[in-house]
Amino acid sequence: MMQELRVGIVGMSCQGCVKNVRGVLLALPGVESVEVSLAEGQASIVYDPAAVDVSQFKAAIEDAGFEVA
Ligand code: 9UX
Repeated sequence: MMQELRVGIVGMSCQGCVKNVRGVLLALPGVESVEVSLAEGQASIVYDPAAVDVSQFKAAIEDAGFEVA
C-alpha cells in the first residue's frame, strides 16, 4: 500500500533545485511519484513504506545540498 508524505525543504532557490530534489527522491527504491513546489518549499512523496523509509528521504535531500525543515 502506498503512503504519501509532505516534507518541508529549506534552500531551494530555482527550478533547477526543484528538478534535483525530485530526481534524488525518485531514484530511491519504493518511491512512486514526487511533486516538488518551489513556492511552498516542500515535496510530496508517494512511496511504499515496505521498501523505503523517511530517514532515506532526509538523507537524499541533505546529500543533494538542501535541508529538511
Ligand atoms: Mo539553481 Mo539550485 O541555478 O541547487 S539549481 S539555485
